[in-house]
Amino acid sequence: MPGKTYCISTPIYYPSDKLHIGHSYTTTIADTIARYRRMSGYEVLFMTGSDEHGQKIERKAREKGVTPLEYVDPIVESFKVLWEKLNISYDDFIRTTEDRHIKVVQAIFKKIYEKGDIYKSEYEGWYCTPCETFWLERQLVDGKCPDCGRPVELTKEESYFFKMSKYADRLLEYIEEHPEFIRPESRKNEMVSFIKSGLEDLCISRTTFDWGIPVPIDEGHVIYVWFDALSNYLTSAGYLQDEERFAKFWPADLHLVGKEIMRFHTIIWPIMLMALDLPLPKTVFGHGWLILEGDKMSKSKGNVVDPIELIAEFGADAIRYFLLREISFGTDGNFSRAALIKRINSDLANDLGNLLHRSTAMLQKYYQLEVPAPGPYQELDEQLKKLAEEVGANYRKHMDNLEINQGVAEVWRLIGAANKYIDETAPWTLAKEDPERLATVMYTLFEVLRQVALLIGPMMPETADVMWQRLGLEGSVQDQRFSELAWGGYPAGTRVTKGEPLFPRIDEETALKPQSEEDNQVAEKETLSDLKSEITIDDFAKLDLRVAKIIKAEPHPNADRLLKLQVQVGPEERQIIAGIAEHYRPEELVGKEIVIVANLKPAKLRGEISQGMLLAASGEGELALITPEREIAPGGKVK
Ligand code: ME8
Repeated sequence: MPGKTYCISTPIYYPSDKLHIGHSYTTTIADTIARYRRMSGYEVLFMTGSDEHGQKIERKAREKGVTPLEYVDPIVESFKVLWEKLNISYDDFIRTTEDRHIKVVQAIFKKIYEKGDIYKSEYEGWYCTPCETFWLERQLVDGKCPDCGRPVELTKEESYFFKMSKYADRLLEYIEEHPEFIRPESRKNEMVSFIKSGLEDLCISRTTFDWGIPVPIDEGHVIYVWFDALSNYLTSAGYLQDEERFAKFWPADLHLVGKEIMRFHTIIWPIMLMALDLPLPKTVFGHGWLILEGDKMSKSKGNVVDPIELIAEFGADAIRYFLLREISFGTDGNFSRAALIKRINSDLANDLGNLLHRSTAMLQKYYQLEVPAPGPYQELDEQLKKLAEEVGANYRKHMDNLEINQGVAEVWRLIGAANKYIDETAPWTLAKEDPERLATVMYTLFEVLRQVALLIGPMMPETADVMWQRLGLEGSVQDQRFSELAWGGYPAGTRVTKGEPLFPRIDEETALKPQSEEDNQVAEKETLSDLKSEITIDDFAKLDLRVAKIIKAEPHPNADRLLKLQVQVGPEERQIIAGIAEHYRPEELVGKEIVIVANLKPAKLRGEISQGMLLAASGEGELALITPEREIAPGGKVK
């Protein structure tokens, strides 16, 4: 019996610019699904690549004074670097400029032409170059592209046309009969009404520029970039070149795309396949957009977040986790650093990191890091075991059904329950009172950790492997199968290794400071221009800073800007003259704890002795006294 196979694709992205976090979103989800299928025993073909032809790229190259290929080569390289950093496990990266693809596209054109579904005529209409899309006058919104709102250009040229209209009814029927074909449901309705509003034949060749695959039967025409791009899925699956691979992997199981290109994937693409007498992909899933400050993140709007910088700052797995968990799969979702840091601190550092850390620390203390064999299970152990089984089943159901963020949430339900289990079983008490029960509790915890490592394998492959190795288990999580989730798979007697926290907590204040280069430069200038000359720690040690409590405050008899304070410093009472009258009224000071330089040589200020100096912070006309964050007995040292 042939093994189970799964064929999944991302869009092939335009190398008109570097990729941003929106592209990483699609590709991370596709990678998670691909890894999940591999761990479920499928042979997977995971395809991604670059869409290199078309007017947009040609213009960009011309602006830069290079050939289109010279323009795209380094950008395509940067795609691959990004995917490596993000641990994307694609099986095929297809460039539409490769020979294998050019051959397939020309063969497809010829086949459909010979069938009579392509004819030559004249095109007159509008073209949106950023979207590489043809529009009819009536489809424009305020004279602009209905998809992206940008200006369109009037185009009039001889073109080849694809008889899409001929297939409209067949496509509607297919969509009706295959509820899994267009997902989510809401997008299906949108596509159906689009088809019902009337399908025009599609212009599939251009003559006013060169950067494309030549029409095989008519030099001087290049094939329309979307006709070329959509065919990538067939090339990558081996169509006309590798029969065995094609038979194994076609039809694709899932084309994962952003919602804005659903029309191409659920109307043009299936009609191309129908014209070729090829089976249609099982599912096209149109996910929502990553939104930044209320607007779709996109290269042309310039509001993009660079994934390479984020990975360098937080690590690939943290970014992957955030993308998978935070955004409800299918709908739009906000991207923000604050939300990312919150997820890292609460879900990764606190919940997951702590579970491993606490469990390992206890295992070291009570069992020198060797996992004991369990004794008889009691109610709490049975409950956790039952929950793990339930989570495993729900997780698989959600992942099979493309409910990705719900699948991830299930794993965190188990992590949360395991942390609670530690609190409820209190192993530190069992260590003193019931060593046999302690063994069961520790085994149960480590079995849960093993299961968690398996379950996060598709989402956070690096972290899963670190956990796997620390748990003393062999190989890589990617080589495991979910069938190993069966409870009790952790071999008692295994030695665990202690390590650094999986995800160190991120200091929100520092991490949320403005990041732009301009801000950094300003900050740098200010600091540098004000900085006094360097001192050593010995210089600092000469200062004796102490906590003092203000017991009396009154205006200075001879100076409006000064206040006369009586302060308690340990057993002593001292008088301090401070220049704070413009910022504090005497009555609001009494009872406050402050910090003073206690070994400053006494001095007379406008006739009044001052035995020390208080510390205050100032900036932008404001002044604030430095006070201990918690009450400290007066006289306490400040270091
Ligand atoms: O459309 N949020 O390429 P492209 C979520 N070459 N996903 C986003 C996103 C955002 N803000 N921005 C981009 C093309 N994406 C064609 C595809 S396929 C045969 C040809 C993702 O570089 C999302 O998957 O404009 C979207 O569909 C894709 O990038 C568009 O990439």
